[in-house]
Amino acid sequence: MAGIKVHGSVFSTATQRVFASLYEKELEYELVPVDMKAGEHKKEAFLSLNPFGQVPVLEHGDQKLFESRAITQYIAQEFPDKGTQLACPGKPIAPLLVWKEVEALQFDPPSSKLNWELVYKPMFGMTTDPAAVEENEAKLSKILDVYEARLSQSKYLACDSFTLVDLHHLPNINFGFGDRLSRKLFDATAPHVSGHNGQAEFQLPDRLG
Ligand SMILES: N[C@@H](CCC(=O)N[C@@H](CS)C(=O)NCC(=O)O)C(=O)O
Repeated sequence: MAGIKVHGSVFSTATQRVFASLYEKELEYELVPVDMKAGEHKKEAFLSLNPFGQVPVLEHGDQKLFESRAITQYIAQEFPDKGTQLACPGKPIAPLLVWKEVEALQFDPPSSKLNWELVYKPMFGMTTDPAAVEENEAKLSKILDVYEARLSQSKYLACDSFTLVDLHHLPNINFGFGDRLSRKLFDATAPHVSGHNGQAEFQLPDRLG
């Protein structure tokens, strides 16, 4: 046991991003559940771990880290010899840095909004807003065109192996809008993104299996 604690919620896609990296690195960890419904993430004890009052937080030794993508990078660098590499060995780091930003700044916003409308709202007994769904599907569709072009030329986003930046997409795709959108956006228009073109490019949902 590497003495890792994850403070978070299994329903949180940002927490799931950290779970995915620990899974790929074959690391054991303790989940410290944060009761977000009860507002635990806005109380003093949690704010002392993350002053922004958001999950996840990772504790490892003296390190107390927030921001899921920074946490996954920390895990990959701290445990280079465990599990999957999650890097591009012997290759320039630049494409990995670029696609890390693309996921966070382009892919995540419409994906998170779609998850909110299509998954969380029904779960909380709230009504989905069809206009918000349409708007964010259109945004995501344009972004997937760019991914499709990239994945027609590169096996994975950063290089020819599965890295952190591919992993960062898993929760939004796997958890939420999968059923509805995977057929409509991914399978129909972006075969290299969905991995359904007979090769093994970007089979995201399988990773969280
Ligand atoms: N950029 C942050 C976002 C974290 C985040 O938005 N967490 C959500 C759950 S998925 C949260 O804690 N929401 C509660 C809030 O913002 O008050 C990360 O990647 O860790």
